[in-house]
Amino acid sequence: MDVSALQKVRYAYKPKLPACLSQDIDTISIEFGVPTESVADQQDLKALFKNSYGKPLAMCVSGKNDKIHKELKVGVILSGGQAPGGHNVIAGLFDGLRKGNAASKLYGFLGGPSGLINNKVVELTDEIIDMYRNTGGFDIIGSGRTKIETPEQFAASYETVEKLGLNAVVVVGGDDSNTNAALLAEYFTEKGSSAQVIGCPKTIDGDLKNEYIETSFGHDTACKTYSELIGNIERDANSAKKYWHFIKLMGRAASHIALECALQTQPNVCFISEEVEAKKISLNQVVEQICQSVIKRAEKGDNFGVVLIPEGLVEFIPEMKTLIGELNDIIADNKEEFAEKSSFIDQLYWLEPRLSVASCKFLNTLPPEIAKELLVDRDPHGNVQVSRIETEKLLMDMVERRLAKLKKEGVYKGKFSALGHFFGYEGRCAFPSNFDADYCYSLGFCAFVLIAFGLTGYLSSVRNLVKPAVEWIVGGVPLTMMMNMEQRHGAKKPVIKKALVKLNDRPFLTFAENRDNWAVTTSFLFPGSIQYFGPPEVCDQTTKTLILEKT
Ligand code: FBP
Repeated sequence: MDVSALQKVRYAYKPKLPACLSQDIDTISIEFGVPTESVADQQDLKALFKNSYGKPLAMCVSGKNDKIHKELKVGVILSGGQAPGGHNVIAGLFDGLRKGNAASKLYGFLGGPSGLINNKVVELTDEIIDMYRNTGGFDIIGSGRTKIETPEQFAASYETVEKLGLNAVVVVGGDDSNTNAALLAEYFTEKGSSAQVIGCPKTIDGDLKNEYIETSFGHDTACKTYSELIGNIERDANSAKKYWHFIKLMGRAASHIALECALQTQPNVCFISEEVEAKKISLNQVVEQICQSVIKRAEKGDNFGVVLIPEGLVEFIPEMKTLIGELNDIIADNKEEFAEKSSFIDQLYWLEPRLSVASCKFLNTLPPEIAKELLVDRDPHGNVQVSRIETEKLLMDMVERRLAKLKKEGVYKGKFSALGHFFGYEGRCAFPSNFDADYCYSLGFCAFVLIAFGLTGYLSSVRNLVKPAVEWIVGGVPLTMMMNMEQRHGAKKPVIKKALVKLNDRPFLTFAENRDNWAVTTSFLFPGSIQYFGPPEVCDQTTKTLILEKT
């Protein structure tokens, strides 16, 4: 297989490990804390997770153990959207297993959770693993978004595990996939099986986090990749001085990516969906905010700029949120009937009497392309596919129309020419930064330790991440501890609570302190590309968000 020069060199990179994982394997032990509670809805969750609710926190420490050398068979699933570092989770898990016992085996389920349901599996050997060390992507075994939901799917997953004689399954995924991991752990125990389930926190969106999960893997690399691109565009804008660039950034719900990229690149405008929701900022007010920056900059002769838009924004604008909520419930309750409506017009006629008057009116004010995008299929977890809604185009169009009106009124005298971009898939499979390469390898290795100690229903946790890797703290967090009950597909379901941007934390406050200045001046920052070789302050830094949160 042909590989690039960088890939060849990255194969040789040795991920930095926390002290507790790099010590002699015989002296790794686990210490348990006190029983835990879920973040909300304790009674409901206790009833649903009879066997796995309330387990204690687990921490890797030095001590004697007699469990680490057991011969194990483990299966791994990559679930949901790609995130840089997934291959290193698998490499860390594989190396841990082999260190424990050379006869242990790792199987990769192909194409995400459906691989477990349908017993589509490959044994991961040294040769395979070595071809993917420190590389981006999930192509080693592929990923998928199938949700293990029906009794038949749970039974089929169980059957696969029994057939393969697996001791454990590792689910590498975001909040939805790890919710599935919690349900599987409970199901296996309920069935009397000793098969364990361990999760690993993945998602570029950065919204699977809490006190024990400081960040999800892949977020660091994705933000650095987008920030490089945004910085390049800013420099182009500042050179040509003729375009306003509207850049939509991935992040299905939370705006962690947009916030981190804003801190890295200092654009003229950036929206944080959580603030839009908290302050009930309407679509017209969003447009007005952009227009004010355009007008003020035009007064100084600067007819160019950069606007960052989190892809989840549409779901946080109050009138959109209500509309999307109604659409989700109506479509979920009438799946078959809705699927029969083959044209957009038919869908609209059918929806009109079912929507509230306000939502119906709002839907009709949207450009038809955007309205159409709101009606496309939900993902298997019931989410609107916001990556397919062209919010940047909607805003460009509305700003242009508003400025034309203001020009007629003599309020605006500049020139406005806008270009739209969407940065999402560009960042999900980049070569992991050193941080993600190290973090992911540790997460995988830690998953092995949790399995060796017989734990199930835990998420692998590595924290203290702003410190050098040697000082990282490693352990397991009970999955039920992160859960609450939420409305999904028209019914209340147990889910891991998404971590949204906190408006009173330092990352947002730092952005808020500076944004009025950035809106008018040209304060762009050009972070450049991820560096893999060189001084630690250039190569090993984590996100600005994490540094602001933890120091
Ligand atoms: P995960 O939460 O599964 O990690 O995926 C996140 C994400 O990258 C979002 O940012 C984006 O909206 C979505 O995936 C796109 O999904 P798809 O890959 O199915 O188009």
